[in-house]
Amino acid sequence: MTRIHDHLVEERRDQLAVLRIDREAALGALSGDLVRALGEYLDVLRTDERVRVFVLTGTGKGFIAGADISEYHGVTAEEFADYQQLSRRVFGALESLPQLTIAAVNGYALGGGFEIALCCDLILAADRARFGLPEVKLGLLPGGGGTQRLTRDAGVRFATEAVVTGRFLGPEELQQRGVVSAIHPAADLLDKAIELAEDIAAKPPLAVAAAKQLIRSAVGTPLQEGLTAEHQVLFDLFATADAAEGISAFLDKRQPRFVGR
Ligand code: DAK
Repeated sequence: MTRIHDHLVEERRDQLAVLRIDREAALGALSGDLVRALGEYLDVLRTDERVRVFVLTGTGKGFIAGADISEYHGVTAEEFADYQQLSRRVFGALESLPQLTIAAVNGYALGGGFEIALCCDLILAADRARFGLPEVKLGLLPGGGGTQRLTRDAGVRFATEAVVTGRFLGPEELQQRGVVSAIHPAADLLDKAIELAEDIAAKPPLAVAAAKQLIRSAVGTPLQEGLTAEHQVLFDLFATADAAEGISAFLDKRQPRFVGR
């Protein structure tokens, strides 16, 4: 376990990095300083070839209860805009990580906290987790991608209702919408997330990374263009040592050993 910031703790396991937001007293609220530290961490992580899967989680009953509202009070329009720009860059850095990413949402994921989860490839939720985009209650709107990513992930009407009411969303209704992959008792959530991460990390890394890129770019790509890209990637994978190993292992009835080539 390594403390990399007052409010960030990292645990490394074989091919996994687990980052925990450790700011329980404020339910994981994102101060500017914390967003900056998260950005610096992600910039290093993206080139770390030892890590194949990244898990992000929180502490206690807070995953991330949004931006630190105390920092919004009394700031100038320029300072507010600086925070938004910083957050946009950092959220984008998370979304574009080459590694597969899993949000293990242990509790409140509100505002920027929900938006950060939406930047991850998979979302697992504790049964007690509560999601929401409550910015409208502050006289604002989501600024970290909530109106854009939730709409793409869950549909126009669901996103409209979530944004204009700001109500809390339970994990079950988000699972019905395909946003949450699985729900676990809070005490088991991290173990389940690590189990899933280990399963993915044991898969051929080039195939996993290529799948992530293809699926991420599917929205917004014309179908024929996407199908051509899928074929090109598949042909490239067919030429890899890992594909030869996967096919041989199946025929030999043994576990494959993938090397990432
Ligand atoms: N900021 C600062 N402190 C917070 C906080 C927050 N967002 N949320 C909770 N806390 C603090 C509370 O002030 C309290 O502190 P003490 O009073 O103990 O010192 C402590 O955490 C525990 O909270 P509560 O006492 O309120 O606990 P409850 O269980 O009664 O209620 C709650 C939990 C989550 C329902 C409630 O705390 C709550 O409604 N919190 C505010 C949630 C919220 O409105 N969040 C959205 C903020 S707006 C962008 C990226 C991101 C954003 C914008 C742009 N770009 C990329 C451009 C994000 C915007 C937002 O997130």
